[in-house]
Amino acid sequence: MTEIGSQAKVDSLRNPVATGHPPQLAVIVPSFNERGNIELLYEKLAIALDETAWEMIVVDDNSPDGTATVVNEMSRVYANVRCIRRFGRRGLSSACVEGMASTSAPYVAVIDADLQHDEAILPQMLEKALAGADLVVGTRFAGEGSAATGLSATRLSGSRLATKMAAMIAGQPISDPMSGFFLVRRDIFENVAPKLANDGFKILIDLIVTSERAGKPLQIAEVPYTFRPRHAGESKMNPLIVIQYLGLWASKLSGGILPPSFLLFGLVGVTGVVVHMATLGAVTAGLGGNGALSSETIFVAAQITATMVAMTWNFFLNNNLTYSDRKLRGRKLVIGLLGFYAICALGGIANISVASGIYELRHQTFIAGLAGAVMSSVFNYAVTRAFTWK
Ligand SMILES: Nc1nc2c(ncn2[C@@H]2O[C@H](COP(=O)(O)OP(=O)(O)O)[C@@H](O)[C@H]2O)c(=O)[nH]1
Ligand SMILES: [Mg+2]
Repeated sequence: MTEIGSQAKVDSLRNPVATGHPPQLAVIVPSFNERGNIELLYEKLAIALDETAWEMIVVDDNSPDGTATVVNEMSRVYANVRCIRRFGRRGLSSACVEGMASTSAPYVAVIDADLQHDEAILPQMLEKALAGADLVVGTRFAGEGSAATGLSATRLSGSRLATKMAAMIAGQPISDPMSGFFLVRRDIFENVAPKLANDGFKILIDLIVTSERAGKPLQIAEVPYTFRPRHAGESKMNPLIVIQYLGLWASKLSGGILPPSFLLFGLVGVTGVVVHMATLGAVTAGLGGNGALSSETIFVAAQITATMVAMTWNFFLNNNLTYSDRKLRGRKLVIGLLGFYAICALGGIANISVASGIYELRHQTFIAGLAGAVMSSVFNYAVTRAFTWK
């Protein structure tokens, strides 16, 4: 392990008897490919939390770099470390939820593995919670806090925009609602845990808004810190995570009526329409040279092909993006695809019956067509959510 000064404090934790008392604070560390950071993080936490009975719970999504193996080796040495290893699953929010749900400690904190968060403020955060705050947020955007060193210019402006959007749904002033660094009373978390969205990156804002909606607004305190550059490894932020955040935001803005994954499902549907039209055009052009076929036959053949291609496209895109946290594989993938075709067929019937019903009443092609399309999207979303990606 790296030599970083207070080795004696780290060493004292080698004795399980010394740490035999139940933890007051559980530090949850979601990790994906953080092999180069996790030991140093532990050592820094051990120094910061010298006076506290604490434990570190790493929730690792079976990282290919072997993070879990490193953590398990650490558990053989330090009594207050353990690893929850998840297979076939990915996702920061659900990793945090599962980590927080796995401890008996009355207080839980979430911190990134990459050393971007300043662990030295944890005792201050715990103090504020002990003094009555339900939730204490490490903030980059208030007091002495800063993010300039830890974020690129693009990430910083993106983060500012996301922060403003989050403030719209938070229900109370909070300077860094996008923070991934916070400490919460476990019972507060448990109150809302079943209602938290498991996809996406931003568990904190979800925790705040869900508590608010449950009629239990949280008493929030903040502790400023300086956001550091990532130590080792790479960021897992990607465009999908941005879209997932927009989905969560739209869902919260709609008062929870729109589920977070609906936005993504809808966007996939829009790309499906483009694929459908492109296939229709290509097949029509391809068969056009065949003089033996009537134009009606060509259209029907092209339309059937385009529908099958678009449905297949939608299925795979949803499986990899919208439901990346519950991706179907192997036999389940085949069964899921066949079920998806069947559900879309029913959705098509719903579409046509609603559209023609409205057309009879109003005789407005656009409105009737749109109503039919909305109807079948909602139908397809609800039914595939219940049966395909349950
Ligand atoms: N378990 C788990 N952890 C993740 C996942 N994605 C990111 N993390 C962890 O979440 C923390 C923040 O991720 P990071 O890539 O640093 O995001 P950034 O700081 O916004 O660039 C790090 O500790 C990551 O290892 C995931 O899919 N599963
Ligand atoms: Mg990071």
